[in-house]
Order: sequence, then structure tokens, then C-alpha cells
Amino acid sequence: MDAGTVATPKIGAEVVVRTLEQRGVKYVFGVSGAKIDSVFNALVDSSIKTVVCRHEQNAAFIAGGIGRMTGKAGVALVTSGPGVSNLATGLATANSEGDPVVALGGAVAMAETLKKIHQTMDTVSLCRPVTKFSAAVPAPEAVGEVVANAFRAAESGRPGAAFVSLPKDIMSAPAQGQLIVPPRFQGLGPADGQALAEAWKLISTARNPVVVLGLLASKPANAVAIREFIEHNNLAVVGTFQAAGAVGAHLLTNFGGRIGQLANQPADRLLDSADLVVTIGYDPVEYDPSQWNKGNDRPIIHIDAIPADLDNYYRPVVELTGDIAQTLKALTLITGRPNKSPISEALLSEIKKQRETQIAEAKEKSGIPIHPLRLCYELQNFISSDMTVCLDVGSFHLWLARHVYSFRARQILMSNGQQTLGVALPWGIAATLVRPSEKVLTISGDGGFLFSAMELETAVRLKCNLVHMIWIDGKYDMVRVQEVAKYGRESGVALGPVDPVKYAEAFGATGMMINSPDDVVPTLKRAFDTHGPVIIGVHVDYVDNHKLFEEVREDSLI
Ligand SMILES: Cc1ncc(C[n+]2csc(CCOP(=O)(O)OP(=O)(O)O)c2C)c(N)n1
Repeated sequence: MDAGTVATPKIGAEVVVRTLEQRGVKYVFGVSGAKIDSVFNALVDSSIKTVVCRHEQNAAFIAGGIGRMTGKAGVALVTSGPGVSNLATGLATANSEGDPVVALGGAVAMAETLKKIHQTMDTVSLCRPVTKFSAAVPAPEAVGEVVANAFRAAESGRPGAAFVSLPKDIMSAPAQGQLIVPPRFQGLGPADGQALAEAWKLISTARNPVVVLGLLASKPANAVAIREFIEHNNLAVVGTFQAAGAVGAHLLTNFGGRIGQLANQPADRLLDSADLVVTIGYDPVEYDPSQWNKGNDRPIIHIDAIPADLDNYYRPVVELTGDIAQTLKALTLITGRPNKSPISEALLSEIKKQRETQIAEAKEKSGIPIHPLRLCYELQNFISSDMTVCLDVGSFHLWLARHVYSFRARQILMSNGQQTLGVALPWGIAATLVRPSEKVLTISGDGGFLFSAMELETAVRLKCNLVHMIWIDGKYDMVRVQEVAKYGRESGVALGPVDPVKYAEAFGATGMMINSPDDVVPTLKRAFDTHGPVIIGVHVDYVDNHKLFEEVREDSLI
């Protein structure tokens, strides 16, 4: 067996660990159990750090965060039965949102698979709908193959989740087979030349082309190529929530803002006006084409790593499938539209004026509890280029997604495929590990916080320097506003109070409260000067939240 630079594995569990080392894995996140303890045992003799989590779902979230920030699969390791079923939401989130994750789960011995004994579960079937790859290792000689193929599936094309079930007898059996070394050269090239020429024909003759950036646009290499392409052709551009940061600050005058959730944004007006839509790294999971393209029969150019999901409302005439960055470079070489279209120019200058008006009004919002726009304003000024911001899901994230800009790819992380509550704190833990020189700010509502708040103990144990802000309103508000709009009343959304300061202190973290709008930045500064995790509570005034869901192409969400 060629073990490369690492010691020769003696049992299946060691083959797993050596394969992880070979893939450059630095951390595994998980919860152990009797069916997987041989792999945890083998980790002790490896270069990999084992991070014990308080719940498997959070292990998958942290692994997903690592995947999103590095492009390399994050790894979760859990026991059989409920250990794996607890992963499901984390894997679904990663899989929908393009984040590479490899999850490894324990299992009963092969011969016991069909028996109803302790923790038997058909976890391969359970994970199939929430992964790109779900398989059990069937024999000792297949350990290296299956784990290597799981990585391949997780990291290639549109990245996503992969699951491998590791039967305990195979993990403790003598190692057989090979460690599979990944090819040194791999990957896609630019799209087909004829398709590129067709795309250019459409772009050069369109009256008002508009670019839509989707979740893969914010992969850093893609973002660089996108900036050149937009600048070179002076194109108008809008982006989904997960495309945040793909457009550079120097292109703000081309940027119409974010789209998603509901077609009521200024950027939706710009997109509506297009006679040609060019999507880059777009996945319908973030923004359903029936929302933004119903009734439109303008041509669409689809630029992505994988072919489009065809849809009544999304039927590209040209598909540029391949490596996105290389495709855009190739397209930039043959294109050249120096002037913005007059239609986009006019709309973009209107959007700029609206932005300025909103900023002026946000500054003046001095009430207590604090208005979301004032918080967005303070945060926009506070967020520095060396900061990673991880958002949970709720009304608060719609305010932030629509009103806080970022000009660095994957600086602001959002869950917009599954919109899964609880991602923020685990992603923040991931950020402190893979971006150790950055400041990490995570934000949730008081509902979503408690979906993963037990992981504060992990953050304290790892001495993570992160600041977590909780917007407090005592409700699952994003659900409440929609219920009130539909039924005229709310149901099942009221929560009891939790004291963030005492909660933080119970875990050995620091707790703070923001008590007024002028207190926002000083409190954040104090929090970032404090070692270890800090929880900050802030009471918010959600009086205007109904506007987040109003059907109009709203100009003033103030
Ligand atoms: C796991 C999961 N369960 C339920 C939902 C539905 N949901 C979306 S937002 C939300 C409320 C979030 O409340 P909170 O975190 O307090 O933020 P707020 O909306 O109040 O700002 C709920 C329950 C979800 N997205 N994910």
C-alpha cells in the first residue's frame, strides 16, 4: 500500500484517516459513538484536529462553512443511526447551497445491516436526497475508493454534500486496497467556442443586457473574472444573496443591488427592464425564475459549471458550461461594449439616489428599540474589509441582505437555498478556524440563535474570537409577517424571553447589550476587543417588517 507521506494504515479506520490527511483535511467536526469510535481513535495519531461538537447538525454546518470559505470539503464525523439522521439538515443546506462537505457516519457490521439491532438505520437511503453522493463502504478493499469518490463528488461541478457509511467491522478489519491519490491536474476548461461566439453575438446586439449573479459567482476566482467582464462591457448587474461580494466597490455604479425572496426590490426593476439576461453561477434554489422571469420571453445566456435546470420560466438560448472564470475570461477577450445601455444607466442612477435617501433616513432613525435600517447603517460603517460576517435566517437577514453591501467575495455568508435556521454561529466557528486573522461577526434572530446556541460551548473551548449579535423581538418574525399578510393574524410564532448576557456567562463567554442606536458601534468595538466569544443582544423595532414582503416594486423600504 502506497501511503504517501503518512504511516501505513493497518485497519480500515486508519485508511479513512490517512485519506483525509491526503486530502489536506485539518479538522473533523463531530460526535462519537460506539460504531465510529475506531475512526475517532485513529484520528489521535493523525495531523487532523478533532473538534467535538454539541450536536451533529452543527458539525455539518461547521463543515459546510469550511467548504464555502475554502472550496475544499469540510468533514463531519458521526456515529450510526441518530448520529447520521441528525446530520440531514446540515447536509441538505450544504447540498442546496453549493458547499462541499464530506460526512462520514458509523454503521453496524455488514452482516447486521438487515437486523433490527441497536442503531441500525438505512442511512445511505436517508442521506440520498440531501447529498450528491451517498454510499456505504461494502468491503475492506473499497474504503479508500469510496472516501476518495465522496470527496470528488463534494468538490466538483456545483459543490455539495457527500455521505459515506462506514460499517464498524470494515473499520476494524485489516486494511486492504489503495490510498487513492487524487489526480494532480483536474478541472474544467472554458465553454465551447461556438457557444462563446453565439453568446457574444447576443451580448453585442442587445439593447439592454443585465447580468444576474448567483451563488457560484461569489467563488473568489469567479468573482475576479466577473469584475473584469462587467467592467470591460460596462454591464448592469444584480446579484442574489449568496452572490454577495462578487461585485467590487469600483463597480458600484453598475450594481443594482440584491435580488431574492420576493420580486419587490429596485434591482428587480432593473432586471425586469433587460432584453437579454446573462446569468452567472445562478441556481434557481435562491430565487425561483417564476418570481423574476414570468411573462418575459427575452433570451437568457446561462454561464455555469453545470447545465441549467430547465424550467418554464428559465430556458437559456445559449449555455456556457465549463469553468466559470475561464469562460468569462474567454468571453471578455472577444467582447467589448464600452457604454452602459441608456435604460440601465437611467435606472441605476435612480437606484443610486434611492440608496442615498435611504442612508440619510436610516441615520435619523433614533428610536428605541432600534429600527433595522439604523442597525444596517451602523453595521455597514462598522464592517471592515478584514471581517467575515455570517448571517442566520429571519426578517433581520432580509434587512441585512438587501441593505448591507460587501465588496469581497464570500465575506458575508448567507443561507439562501434552504434558509436554514441555526447556521450563523457554526459558520462563525468555521470562519475563526480557516480565517484566523479575520474578525468574525455572526448575526441571528432570537429564534434562530437557539437552534445552534449550544455550540457556544464549542466556541469557548476553541477560544474562538467571534462576536455574535442577536436581534431580539420575541417572535419568529419572518413567519409572523407572512402569516399576518395572508391571514390577518399570527399563529405559533411567539417566544419567551432569554437573557443573552446570562446565557453567555453560563457558557464562560462574555455577554453585552446594545441599549440605544448610538451604542451600536461602541459596543461592537468593545466586543471585538474582548478575547473569546461575545454575545451581544439588541432589541429591534419590527414595525416596518411588513414592507419586506409587500408585492410592489418598492422604492422606499423605510
Ligand atoms: C430549520 C428551520 N425551521 C423553520 C424555518 C422557518 N423560519 C424561517 S425564518 C423563521 C423565524 C426566524 O426567527 P428569528 O430567528 O427570531 O428572526 P426574525 O425573523 O425574528 O428576525 C422561521 C421559523 C426555517 N427557515 N428553518
